[in-house]
Amino acid sequence: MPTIKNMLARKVFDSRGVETLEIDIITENGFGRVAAPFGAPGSRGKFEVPAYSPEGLNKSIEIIETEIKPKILGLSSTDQERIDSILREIDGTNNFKRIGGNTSSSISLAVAKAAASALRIPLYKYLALNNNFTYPYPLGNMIGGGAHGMGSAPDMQEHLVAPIGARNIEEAVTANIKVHEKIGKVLEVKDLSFAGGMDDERAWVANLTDVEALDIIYDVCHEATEKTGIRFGIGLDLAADRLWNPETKEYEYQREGKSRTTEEQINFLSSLIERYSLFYVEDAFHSDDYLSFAVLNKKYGKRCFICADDLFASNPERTKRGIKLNSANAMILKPNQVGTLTATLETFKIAQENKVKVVVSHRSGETYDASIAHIAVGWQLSMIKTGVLGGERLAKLNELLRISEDYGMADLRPSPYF
Ligand code: 2PG
Ligand code: MG
Repeated sequence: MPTIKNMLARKVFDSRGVETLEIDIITENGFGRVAAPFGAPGSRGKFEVPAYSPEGLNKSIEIIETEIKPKILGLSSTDQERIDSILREIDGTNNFKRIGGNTSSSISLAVAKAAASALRIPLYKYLALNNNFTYPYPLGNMIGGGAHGMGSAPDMQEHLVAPIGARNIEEAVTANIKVHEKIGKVLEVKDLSFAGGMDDERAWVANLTDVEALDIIYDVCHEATEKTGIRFGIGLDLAADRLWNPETKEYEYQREGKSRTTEEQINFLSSLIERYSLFYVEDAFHSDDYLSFAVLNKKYGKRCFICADDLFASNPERTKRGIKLNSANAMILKPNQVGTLTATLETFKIAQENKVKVVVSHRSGETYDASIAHIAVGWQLSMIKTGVLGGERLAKLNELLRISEDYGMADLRPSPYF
């Protein structure tokens, strides 16, 4: 039976060593456990729901014990929508300002995991919207910077690679690992101060400008294609909120020693898209600037994912607004940006109906939890953004390999599709 018998909330540590919330949902014959991930200060979107109660994680745990647990025990774990709406009611603020989005999303996902476990089916099948499943291309973070980097790192937060010519998920994961390894070797030669440093997402951090980072990635991918025949796409997450100075109204590239007006930012990105045949550009502008996103989308939307992360914040209303303005042809989905599985699904459906491609994503502070791998397969998402290395990143990629053992047919869809 999927009836919820018990619920436990505890503090554990995430990959950065920061305290996070872990939830256990125990049903008569099922179990679901989720520990929440967390975005970096300076990278978390300003339109995301807050992570915990304004009084902190301890207060969130107190609310779980005294208010949430009594209302959830005895309900069926398969009643996802009801449980998610109870969480919203208890919160009472409509955007999880009182209980926190990490509180609600970890409960919400643990409930789904417990339901799948009680029904004796894998989570991706439990989440399925129909009988079709596909595997996402892994979008791997190769060179880090911005809020994720330390010292003299590139200004943009993530320099990404996806093996868009890989035939199956195993080949794709392996290809990204090899590219990551090779980039490390090149950095050792090119940057004498490089000592093997990596950021929170296990992307390399080196004393480079963004253009230098892209040059290295471009050459390594080119060489890897010659060797393996696998085609790679190169991408960026600028996390541009951090570059934007609202006072001067310019994007400040400190490492490069240059500031760019919005128009210059559009031109700069256009030149990078052309020069490196970028297939993916995330958060190219600050998260109030729907219109500049739309300019770039109009110009390059046919050949490049113009992706909204902090701009849409996985939020249904912000996503609708962005779609109306044609700001993006792709978006990032992170359950803890919006607070529940039901709300995440609502946002996904809005994107899907409007042909906006969806990329499910990790956070920079991560845990072992691999729910996003199941969401990617069950909802047939285009890509999964994770780091390439690190137990907490590989937890998601390895889960895709396990899913392929269960479902079989590990082939990736032909790349023109996504
Ligand atoms: C992002 C994420 C994940 P953070 O901006 O896309 O890479 O970063 O979790 O720090 O917000
Ligand atoms: Mg981002």
